[in-house]
Amino acid sequence: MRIYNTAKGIILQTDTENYIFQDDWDRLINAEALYVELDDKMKHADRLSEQQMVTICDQFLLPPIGNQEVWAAGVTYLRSRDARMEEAKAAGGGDFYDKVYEAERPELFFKALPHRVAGHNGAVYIREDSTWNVPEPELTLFINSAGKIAGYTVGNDMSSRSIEGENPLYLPQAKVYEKSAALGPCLYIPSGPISPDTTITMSIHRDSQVCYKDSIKINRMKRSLEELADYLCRACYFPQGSFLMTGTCLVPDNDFTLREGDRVEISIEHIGTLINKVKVWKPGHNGSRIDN
Ligand code: DO4
Ligand code: MG
Repeated sequence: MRIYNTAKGIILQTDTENYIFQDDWDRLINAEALYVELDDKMKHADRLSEQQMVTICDQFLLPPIGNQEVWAAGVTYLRSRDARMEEAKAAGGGDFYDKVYEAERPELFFKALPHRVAGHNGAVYIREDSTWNVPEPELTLFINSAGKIAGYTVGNDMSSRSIEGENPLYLPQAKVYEKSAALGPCLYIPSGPISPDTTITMSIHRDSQVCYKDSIKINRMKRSLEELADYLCRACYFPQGSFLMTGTCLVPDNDFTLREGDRVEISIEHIGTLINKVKVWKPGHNGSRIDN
């Protein structure tokens, strides 16, 4: 089942039907037996036609997040380790990435509060003071307040490779800024864990051309999803649950950097496609963005 957070209510989608009902997003997604509760909701919810579903999602779709923190795991795939080692070599920081890839403890970092998260069809930003920018397509876990993986969504961990490569201690500035995280379009709630055979695909579109496209299966990850969730919840309690991006496995070649106007599309089997337009963040005198 998939649930969509919209300004008109919560849409529940099965393989054949769409329903809408009213509920509190944070309460619902933290329900002890979410799959069973959604199954029950279907009996009382209003049915939507395919056309109604499309219309509501076009106009009223919100990111699938309420009051949760967003965290991210790093260097969970070999491709990410290699890319970071290269970008940090000149600054002498390359070894850190190899060490964390092999270590028992994973790299986990704070990524965003809900107001910095873009949803499906929203804008993601690159920093004006960064010269090398990439999207990072990541399977993202919803971990409920009991510390259990209860759902999955598509995530984009927008990153500045120039700032991160200059010094590993600049990681928070490379990773945390306005709308540097995107989540959506929905939360996928299967009856059991997501299949390790699941494929992630990312394409980047510029001037009506596809300038990057690649896919990989999540079974190429070095760590298990449960291991990442366990580390996150070891010394942090999340009363409303949390989102955890699980690391990138697709990295464009080193001569690629995002530009304003690019469109990033990330698809994960079973979940759907998250689409975001890229913009450059230009802070105004009061800290808000000046749109050109
Ligand atoms: O260590 C830096 C960040 C790594 C990351 O975001 C990733 O591997 O996805
Ligand atoms: Mg990442």
